[in-house]
Amino acid sequence: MARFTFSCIDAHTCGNPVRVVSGGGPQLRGATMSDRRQHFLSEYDWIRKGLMFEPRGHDMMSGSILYPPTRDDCDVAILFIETSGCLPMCGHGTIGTVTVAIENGLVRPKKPGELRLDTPAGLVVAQYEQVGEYVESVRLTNVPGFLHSEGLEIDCPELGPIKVDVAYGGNFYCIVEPQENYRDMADFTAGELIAMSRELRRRMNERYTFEHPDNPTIRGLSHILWTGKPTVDGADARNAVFYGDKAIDRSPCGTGTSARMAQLAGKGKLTVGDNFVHESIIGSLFKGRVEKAAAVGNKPAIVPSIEGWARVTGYNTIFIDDRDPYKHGFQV
Ligand code: PYC
Repeated sequence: MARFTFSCIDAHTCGNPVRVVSGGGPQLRGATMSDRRQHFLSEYDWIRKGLMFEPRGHDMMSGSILYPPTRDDCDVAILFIETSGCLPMCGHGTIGTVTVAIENGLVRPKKPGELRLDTPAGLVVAQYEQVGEYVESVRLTNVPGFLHSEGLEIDCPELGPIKVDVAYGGNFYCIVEPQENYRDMADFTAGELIAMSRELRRRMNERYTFEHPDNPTIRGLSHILWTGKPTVDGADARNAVFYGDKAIDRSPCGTGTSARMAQLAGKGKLTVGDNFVHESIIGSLFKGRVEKAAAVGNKPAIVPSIEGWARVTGYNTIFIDDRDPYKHGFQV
């Protein structure tokens, strides 16, 4: 019999879960975090499934494993694990991971108040505000985001023909804005958004191709971002991000907010220095900002930053036991 033990620290970022694996993660090979992500996916994906899916996790579960960095300019490397797979980048996951790592002394930053993160999508810099032993908030400066394509036509279940934009913010997002056949995310339940999203994503990936110009391992549309009018003071817009097979992000979604800012900047609706406050399906907020202009391949891009907060919910020692028929989780 083999029983694998994982030391985890559980937290949530603005409502969405983050399970940080602080012990028990596998050793990974590869010159970059992108290579190491591929190694994890090929040999150790059972760990992700066991820790993220029921009965140890749930539909929204998301987390990370910390590693020594592969680049000299970083303090630590992060592998993101989630019900949807191993994302190249995860914004709520980063805010939660930084909070957990600092509050629990898992990482010693070279510069107080800043952690430089080696992620599969590239360098992400997190600035955190600490009061005593607690991290109050984290602002992450993300990888460059860009508007990939505008006005793509697709037949959406329940809605009929719609036009969508696709933008990159660390993952590729299909962004659904108000138009003849769609008004606002408020017109749908979370269950209805999930059912439409799953099929919309399948149809989009069948019809169109999405690939990062600098990293061919980042390909395919993984997330659907439904837009809406804000309902909370101070918010500029509301959103519901679909990921995995059955999840709607409870946070305002860091890579989704980055993609949305890249989309708006690409259409001349946001510019360098502009703020963009994004509201989640439960009313929590991320404060986004367009930090600077950039380029990705031959596309104009922006460097977005996102500020949010996370709170630790507990310590969790999790076993994956060979004898357990559900050792690698299940989905219903
Ligand atoms: O915050 O980037 C994010 C994220 C991706 C999927 C769920 N949350």
